[in-house]
Amino acid sequence: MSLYNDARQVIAGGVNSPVRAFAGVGGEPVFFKRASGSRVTAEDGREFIDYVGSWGPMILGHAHPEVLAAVISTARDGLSFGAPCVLETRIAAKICQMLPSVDKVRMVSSGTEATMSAIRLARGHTKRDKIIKFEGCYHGHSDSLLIKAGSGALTLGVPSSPGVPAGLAEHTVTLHFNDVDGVRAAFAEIGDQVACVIVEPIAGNMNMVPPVAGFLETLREECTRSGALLIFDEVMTGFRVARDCAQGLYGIEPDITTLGKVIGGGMPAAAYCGRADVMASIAPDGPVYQAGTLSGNPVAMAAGLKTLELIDDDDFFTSLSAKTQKLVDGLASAAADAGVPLATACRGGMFGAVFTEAAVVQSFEDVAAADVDRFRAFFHGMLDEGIYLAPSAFEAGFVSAAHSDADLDATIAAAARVFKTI
Ligand code: KE4
Repeated sequence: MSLYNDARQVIAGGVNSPVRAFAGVGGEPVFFKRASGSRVTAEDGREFIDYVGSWGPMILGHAHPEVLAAVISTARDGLSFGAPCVLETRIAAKICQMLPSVDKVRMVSSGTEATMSAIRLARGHTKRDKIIKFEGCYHGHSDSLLIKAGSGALTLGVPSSPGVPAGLAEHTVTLHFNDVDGVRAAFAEIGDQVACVIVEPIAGNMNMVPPVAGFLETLREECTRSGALLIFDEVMTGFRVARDCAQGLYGIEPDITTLGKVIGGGMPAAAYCGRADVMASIAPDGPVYQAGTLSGNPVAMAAGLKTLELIDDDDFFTSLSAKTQKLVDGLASAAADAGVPLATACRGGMFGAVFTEAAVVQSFEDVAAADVDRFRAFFHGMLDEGIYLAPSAFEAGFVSAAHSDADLDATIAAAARVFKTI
């Protein structure tokens, strides 16, 4: 029996999150037992250079000694109190210091909780029901947001999940990412009914699709004009693409920001945060209810706070961006040499690579038209070369501070060999 078959006996689908199941690439998932720096080690001893990084949290690299030390020393004083602790105040203050748009923070335990709560907050604060999201964007698996979603939902071909009541789904309006005219038309028609727009400012769940000039600006303008709240879902881009997130990179201030991944440093922590007047609507100050047994868990706060402290530096992001740019330039050059059509993109420590003739990828339609079979062959070729990429054509990749030039050179050389075989 394989480890995967063992898992399937007792875990639904053999995994605790669908995208891990390799359904998007075929074959059985690799089971890991250890990770350090840029490397992950499988149960059978194989070692890989890792570009998933737990889907974004491991920006410093796996098992960073200072993050581990913070976790271990905090855990020695107890794992969870269910009562306030100073670490919660400290990480909230750190997020407020790093993000000018944020006055108040509420910690939760997952990105799904963060976006679900942000939507409820927007609806409660504006007393409106409709929300606008974009096809191919993924904001976790809460009912209102599993409509034409990206990531695992897209990978499995179920972007709009069964189990979401039509009476709820009808309040979710889905537009096309980067479609400025479509946004303007929607607001002209229903602007006074819209509680919020939620958007990944850089889409990272339909591979990686950066915003076109004017797209985020139009969302900001239309939300301000109509009284809708602008939610930047920065669970993936937050403290990943820049020291002050995508909102700093593009100079747009959202009303609410959702965060996750990096702010937990690998532990279960996420947050929704934003303007003081909006956050005042959340219980116990306001009437909009949200709660969580392990929200602000001290051990998770210790991991996240230490991570933020270590990356809160312009040189950190200058170096990380250079590593990612080197990787992406190397992949693009190797693909061109092999005559393989590949569109690449990167911002900070996040990158995308789409097998398509299109020079740039600007929409969900561009991604949907890509050559998924060629991606599958590339994924497995790179896996055989000791390179672990996201097991889906609809995911972004992540570089950490621990990825060395030797790692990047080895990855590019491996890709050059694999491109010649697919
Ligand atoms: P979680 O509930 O998985 O912590 O966060 C949901 C979420 C919200 N918003 C954005 C922009 C996200 O990317 C995510 C989760 N990202 C996926 C990877 N694309 C998590 C991996 C998985 O589903 O296993």
